[in-house]
Amino acid sequence: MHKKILLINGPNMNMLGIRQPEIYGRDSLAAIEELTRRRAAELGYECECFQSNYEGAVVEAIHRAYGAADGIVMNPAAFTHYSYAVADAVSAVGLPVVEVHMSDIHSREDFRSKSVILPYCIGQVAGHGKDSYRLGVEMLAAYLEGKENV
Ligand code: CA2
Repeated sequence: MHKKILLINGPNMNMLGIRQPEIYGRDSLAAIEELTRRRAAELGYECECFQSNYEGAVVEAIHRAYGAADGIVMNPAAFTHYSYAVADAVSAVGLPVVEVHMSDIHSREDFRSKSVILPYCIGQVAGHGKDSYRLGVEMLAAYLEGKENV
């Protein structure tokens, strides 16, 4: 199989660059997807990008990755904090997943610091703006390369 990762963005991430630039910056989702694709390519991975505002669509994207991708970088957005369905999907497929957030979810409202998905992920990157995605891809690639060399 060609080396492949999936980038998933959850609800409202299609609004990036349009509203709240003081929190999420001025880059559009398309620009962030392009940066992520480029870094993934440098590391030898094709990167498919997906965004949805619907919980079931995110669950199904995770299911589709099973057998088709080596791992997932995901900003589950608000689903992070309450979606046991997304958490169960990550657990079910057993793929390595890195959870990424543009903002520092640990220094904002209390409800944001809790991730119900993180227990099923290999790691979390938060608070680095668009760089969180680059760091997430690097974390995933390092994990996958480590597995190859065992
Ligand atoms: O910091 C992150 O990346 C978040 O995952 C963003 C989520 C938020 O619910 C998480 O707590 C942290 C979604 C926020 C997206 O909302 C936007 C609003 C306006 C413009 C762009 C995005």
